[in-house]
Amino acid sequence: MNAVTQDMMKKFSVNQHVTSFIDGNSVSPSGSGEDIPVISPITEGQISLLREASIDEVDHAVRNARDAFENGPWRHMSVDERKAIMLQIRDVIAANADELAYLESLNAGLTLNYVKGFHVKRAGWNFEFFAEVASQASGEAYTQTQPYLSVVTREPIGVGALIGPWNAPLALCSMKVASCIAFGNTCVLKPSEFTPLSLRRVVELIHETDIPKGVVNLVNGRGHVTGDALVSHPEVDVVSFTGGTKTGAMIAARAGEGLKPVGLELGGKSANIITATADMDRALDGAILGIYSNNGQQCLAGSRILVERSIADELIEKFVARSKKIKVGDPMDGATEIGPVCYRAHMDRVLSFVDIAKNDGGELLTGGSRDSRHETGLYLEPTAVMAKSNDAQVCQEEIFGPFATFLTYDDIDEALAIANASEFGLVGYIWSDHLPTVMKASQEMRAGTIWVNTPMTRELRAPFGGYKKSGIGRDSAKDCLQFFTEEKTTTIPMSTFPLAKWGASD
Ligand code: TXE
Repeated sequence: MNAVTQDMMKKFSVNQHVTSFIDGNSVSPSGSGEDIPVISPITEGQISLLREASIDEVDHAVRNARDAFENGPWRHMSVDERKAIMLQIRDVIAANADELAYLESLNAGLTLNYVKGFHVKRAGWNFEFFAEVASQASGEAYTQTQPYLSVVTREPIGVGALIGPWNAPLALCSMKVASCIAFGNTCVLKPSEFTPLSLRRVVELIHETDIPKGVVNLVNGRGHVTGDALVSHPEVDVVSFTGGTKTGAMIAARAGEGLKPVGLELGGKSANIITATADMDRALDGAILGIYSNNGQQCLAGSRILVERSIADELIEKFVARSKKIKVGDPMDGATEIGPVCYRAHMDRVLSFVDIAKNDGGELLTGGSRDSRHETGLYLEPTAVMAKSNDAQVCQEEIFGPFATFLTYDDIDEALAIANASEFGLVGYIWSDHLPTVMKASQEMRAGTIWVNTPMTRELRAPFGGYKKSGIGRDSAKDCLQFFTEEKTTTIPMSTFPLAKWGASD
């Protein structure tokens, strides 16, 4: 552990027990419930204990959220009053950016600079953005069926169950909370049991603002205990989930039992197509960022890199050389480019794909092991393999680590066929200076977002979400508004026309 980390540890304390936060109060760890160690991937040392919320505790949280929704002031406030509180949340996040970045880096292994410069900012921005969306939302009016005026208004849907993953807890879960409460809903958030620290602090900070109690509640615990109790609770109206595809399918089935709408943002195995007309240097930078950013743990990674055969040797050689020089290390060190992966079982799974690749006829190009320069911590060498074909498991399964898979192709039709031969469809990347090729790729890639000559860029106003097994639904200003509200049509006659008088004559 470097000096920066040690300084940070002295500056910011970590709660010994991470508990739930319900109705504006921290739940005491004195009750019953399982204790689960919270481990830092930097050292693999225990940094806290998570007190798992039991079914009863989840029930308590949901009932408080329900009570705050039905009887509290939140949904009745003017949009401007709610907006003012959302902006207070933005400010309190900004004021505590160092601490939040530290907790996220310590717990999730993400590099401190990246978390502070991107994830924490995004967390604050989410509250501002959705406050603005709510404040600008409008309804509809129809007058075509005379003499009626039919107006369509939107109302909050109720209590949201928000379940988040461990790869970017702050950035992703803040979006769920912000988009849920902006429209007048209340919520219960369940972060991943692997990374509870930053979000527990965010929820505490939210309660330093004027937000009414019970609007934002948090439960901590494992998926099959706390998460399942939350999704299946009868007082939950809507479920928003980001995580693995298998878990997403289970959650959708559970939510389906209660006919609850569900939004799922799941995995990907996205194609990154690099053509011979591309600016090679930019494509190389983009391919490296596309797979290794966020320690390689991101749903939108360009993890299948498809290179046109005529440039493949040169591009792959450069990619490998750069991969060998990437700085893997303590995420709190400002020079680090890739930190540790999040937890041990995940690291083992990522590494298992090296043999899987070889058994499928693939060739290991670089990496493939734990980074031996670190005595402790879950550090992996940036890894790349050349696959024999797109049928190889490393081309079909989401590995979710610093692990790139290369394939070559001869023409754009072949590249697009390979790109689409996947059960996922989250994003697609195309690097080309030839407009017809770009347009063809944009039209034919079966994915929710296409990035042209750029690595990942999220435009919050535009829909983000997946085709096929990458999910159900989209996140955006408009989509979140639709997801977290109910539509209501009210029809009013504009003149008092005569009604038939049934039963009025003798
Ligand atoms: O996540 P899980 P895992 C992918 C990635 C990764 C794989 C598995 O490929 O290797 O998923 O990761 C909660 N009811 N992504 O198993 O299980 C759980 O507690 C309710 C892609 O660690 O999906 C946590 O809060 N909740 C991804 C959340 O689901 C349940 C991000 C995510 O955990 C539950 C993460 C249940 N039955 C992993 N079971 C992305 N889209 O970015 C689990 N949970």
